[in-house]
Amino acid sequence: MTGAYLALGSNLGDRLAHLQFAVDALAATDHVRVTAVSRVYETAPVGGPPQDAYLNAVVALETGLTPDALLALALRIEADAHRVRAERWSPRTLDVDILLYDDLQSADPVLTLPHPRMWERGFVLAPLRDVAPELLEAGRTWEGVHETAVTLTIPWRNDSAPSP
Ligand code: A4P
Ligand code: MG
Repeated sequence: MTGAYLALGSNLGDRLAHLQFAVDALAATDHVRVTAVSRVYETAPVGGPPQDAYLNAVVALETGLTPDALLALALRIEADAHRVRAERWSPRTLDVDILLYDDLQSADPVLTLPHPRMWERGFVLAPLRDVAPELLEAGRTWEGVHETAVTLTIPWRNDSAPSP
């Protein structure tokens, strides 16, 4: 099993429901164990056309999937949340990005690791610090990034249940 961190973002429709949908879909996938979810942050949009505020969160997981299979899963979850790809950085129901996959480095544009823009983005770093504080300085703050009171839940999954 390999440790990985995924960033979730939504700024269209029921934003919290979209983030929870992603957590549920990840947790329901074989060879994926969701180990932690961050708090949920409301964040000012960065880049792209004028658009509404996002909810962002980060998920930590352990996985037996290869990086390519994890990317395919992320794209499938986005599609299942009715993500429509318009211009770059445009509003979306759900964005699921792979931030880190163990310490793998890849310059492949299909899957760039670590995520190339993660270290400059408060909407990624604030939630990442919740689940992996060792990766970030304590006490750092970012403009346009606000903690919310809403939370995501990790669904309970009984892997050891006998099959019917
Ligand atoms: N791709 C390459 N590397 C990765 C990776 N590590 N994880 C490829 C996921 N995908 C990766 O992605 C385009 C292609 O990137 C994928 O098909 C995959 O093969 P996309 O999701 O269609 O495009 P995008 O998300 O619009 O573009 P991009 O460049 O990934 O956007 P960013 O940099 O993720 O930014 N502001 C706030 N407040 N909150 C946000 O969540 N998100 C964005 C998107 C902009 N502004 C935001 C937020
Ligand atoms: Mg993306």
